[in-house]
Amino acid sequence: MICNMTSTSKRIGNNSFILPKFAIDLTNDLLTAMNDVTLKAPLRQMYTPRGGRMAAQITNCGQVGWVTDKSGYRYQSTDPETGLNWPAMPPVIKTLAVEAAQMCGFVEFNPDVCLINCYQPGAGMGLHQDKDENDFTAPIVSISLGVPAIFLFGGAKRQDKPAAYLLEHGDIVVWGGDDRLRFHGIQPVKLSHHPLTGQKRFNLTIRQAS
Ligand code: MD3
Ligand code: FE
Repeated sequence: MICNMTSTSKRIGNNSFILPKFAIDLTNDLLTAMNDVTLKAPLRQMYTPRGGRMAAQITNCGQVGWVTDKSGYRYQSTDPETGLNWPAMPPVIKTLAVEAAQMCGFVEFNPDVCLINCYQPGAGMGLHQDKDENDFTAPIVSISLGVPAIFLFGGAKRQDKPAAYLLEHGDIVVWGGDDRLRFHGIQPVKLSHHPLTGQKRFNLTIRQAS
């Protein structure tokens, strides 16, 4: 067991859990692994199909990566910036995500992608669903690093009023089952400082795309 077992999980849905500080003993290793990935596949802002730009900077590691451009949203095996395959998912990320999923009852999680989101002060992510994956029975695991942010957890319909949860450095969230397609987003990140990341918030989202 490589995780912080003192954390008590908070149930935020039928099949969704916040594991506060679950990754706290690994945050240095996670940031090092993430930095290695960004040397090969730099963080960048991507265009949305409607021509806007995402507020967060993103990159990926794993067998595939999530991309968006004028043609739409999809997973692909190569980085559009470099034409190279995405860097492999570092074992520390994969192992921790599988362990967190297991803690929440998801015993068959075979993640093949980690999306890395970087939020500068003022950047957020509007309410959306994650629907670009092939198998919605697989859970999603997220690891928060750096400055805190408010996570908005909506319902099955965009109109459903979201609940708000503070996600802090080292927190893990696991979503699955009937919560998998719920709308969610991140409020614009407030200006603050974290000793390991400066003004930034990073989120690692580990998924099974194919
Ligand atoms: C909730 N990222 O990259 S955690 C995303 O913190 C994304 O960067 C946010 O939403 C972030 O798509 C939120 C990830 C997350 C992913 C899938 C979910 C939360 C989810 C599916 C259902 C409910
Ligand atoms: Fe999402």
